[in-house]
Amino acid sequence: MARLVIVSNRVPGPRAKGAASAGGLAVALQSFLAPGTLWFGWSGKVAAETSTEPVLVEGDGVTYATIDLGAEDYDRFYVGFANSSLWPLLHFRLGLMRYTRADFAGYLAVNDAFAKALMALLRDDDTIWVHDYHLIPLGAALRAAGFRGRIGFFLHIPFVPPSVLEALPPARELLHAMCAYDVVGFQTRTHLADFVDCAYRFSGFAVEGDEVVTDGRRVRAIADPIGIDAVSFARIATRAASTAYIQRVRESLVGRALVISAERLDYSKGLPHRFEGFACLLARFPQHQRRVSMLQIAARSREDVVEYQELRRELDRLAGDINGRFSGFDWVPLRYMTQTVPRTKLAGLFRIARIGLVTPLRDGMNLVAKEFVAAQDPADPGVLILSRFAGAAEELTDALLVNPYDPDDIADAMHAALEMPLEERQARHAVLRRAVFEVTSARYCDVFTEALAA
Ligand code: GDG
Repeated sequence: MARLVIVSNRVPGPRAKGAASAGGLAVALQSFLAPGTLWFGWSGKVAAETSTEPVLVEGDGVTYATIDLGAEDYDRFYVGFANSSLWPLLHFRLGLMRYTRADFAGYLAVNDAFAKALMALLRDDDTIWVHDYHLIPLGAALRAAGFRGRIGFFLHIPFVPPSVLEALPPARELLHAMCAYDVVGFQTRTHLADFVDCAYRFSGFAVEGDEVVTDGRRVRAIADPIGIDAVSFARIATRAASTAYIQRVRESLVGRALVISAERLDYSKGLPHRFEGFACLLARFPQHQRRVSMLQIAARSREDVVEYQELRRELDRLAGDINGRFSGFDWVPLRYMTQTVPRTKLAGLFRIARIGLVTPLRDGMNLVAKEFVAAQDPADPGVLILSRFAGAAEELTDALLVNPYDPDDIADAMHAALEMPLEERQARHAVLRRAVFEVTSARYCDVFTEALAA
C-alpha cells in the first residue's frame, strides 16, 4: 500500500495527543495515524530564515517532519496572505480583508519552500493529503518539482461564491492552483457547489458535474464533512463530570443553568453578537436573571493580527458592560476567560451544561457543536443552539438553528432551550447523537483517502 503523507501548516508532534493546545485537525487525524505515515509542515517556530532541511521526529511509528519559517515569510505568508487575506475572504468578511502583492508573493514562496523541503522526503508511490488554506498552491508546486503521484487537498474553512471570490486579486491563480490536485474536499455540499461555480467562472476549464476537466486531467470535488471521535469524547466527558474540578464548577453554579461556549478567539466565531444575544435574553426575559450563568472560553489566537487584538478589546468591553449591567451581589452572569482549557475539563464542562451556544458568523464545520452533543447525558441532555452558517448545521438540523447576526434570535433560542421539556430535549438529542456518532473523524479520513486512492 502507498505511504500516506499528510501536509498541514502546523504539525502537532508526537506528544500533542490530548494536549490543551490540540486543535480540530490534530485531534481528527490523530486516531487515523498508522505507523509509517509521514506528517510534514511548519514547526511553529520563527527563525531568521525559512529552513530548507526538515527536522524529523518519530513517535508511535509516525514521522513528523517540520521546517521553521523565516521572520519575513511568517509575516507575509502566515500573518499576511493566509490570515489577513484568505481567512476573512473565505469567511465572507470582505471588509476585513487586507491584500498586498508582496504578501501573495510571500505565500507562493513559502509554498515553494514547503514543496522543495518535502520533495527530499518523498517516494514515487506516496499519496499526499494537503490540508487547508495556507497550502492551496502546494500541489502545483509539488507537480512543478516533479512529483507524479496522487495529491489531494482538503479545505477546512468555507468556500465562497464567485461574486465574493472575485474581490481577491489573484482569484484566478488560486483557482488554477486548486485544479492541480486530483481530489479537492470540502466540508459541505454548499462549499463544493461554490467551488464548482468558481472553477467554471475563473479557471476556463470545463466542468462536468462535480469534476473539473483540466488539460488532460480530472479534478474530483467531494463533500466530506469532518467529525470527531464521538465514542472517546463521550467517555472523556462522562469521566470528567465526576472530577473535583467539575464538582467545583457545579458548586459555584448553585443550581443555575450553565450556558457554555468555547472556541479560539476569532472574529468568525460571532462572539460580540453572542454576548449581545445573552444580554438580550437577560433584558427581555428577566425571569432567567440569577437562574443562568454563561461561561465563555475564548482561547487567544493569532495575536499578531490586528483584527484579533481589536476583537479582544471589544469583548473585554462587552463582558464588562454585561456584568456591570446585570450582576448582583452573589451572581455574575458572564464568566469570560481567554486561556486555553485542557481537553478533559472542556469535555466535563460540556457535559454539565444546559445549553451549548455555538453561533459562528461562518464556519467550515465547527467541531465544538459535535463535541457538545457527544458529551451530553442522553437521559438529561443539554440543548445545542447552533448558527445556521456553520457547516455543522447541514447535519445537525435538530439543534435550535439561529441567525447569529440577530441577538434577538439568539435570545429567543436561549429562552426556548431553558424552557424546553425533558422529552423534547431527549428527542432532539437522540437525533443529533446519531449524526455525530455516524459522521466521525474516522469516517472523514476513510472517505477522503478512498477518493484519493480511486
Ligand atoms: C477549523 C475550521 C473546522 C477550542 N477551545 C479550546 C479547545 N478547543 C478545541 C475544540 C475543537 C477545536 O479546538 C476547534 O475546532 P473548530 O472546528 O470548532 O474550529 P477551528 O479551530 O476554527 O477549525 C472549522 C475545523 O477546522 C476542522 O475541520 O470545523 O470550521 O475553522 O476540538 O474543542 N480545546 C482545548 N481548550 C480550549 O480552550 N483543549
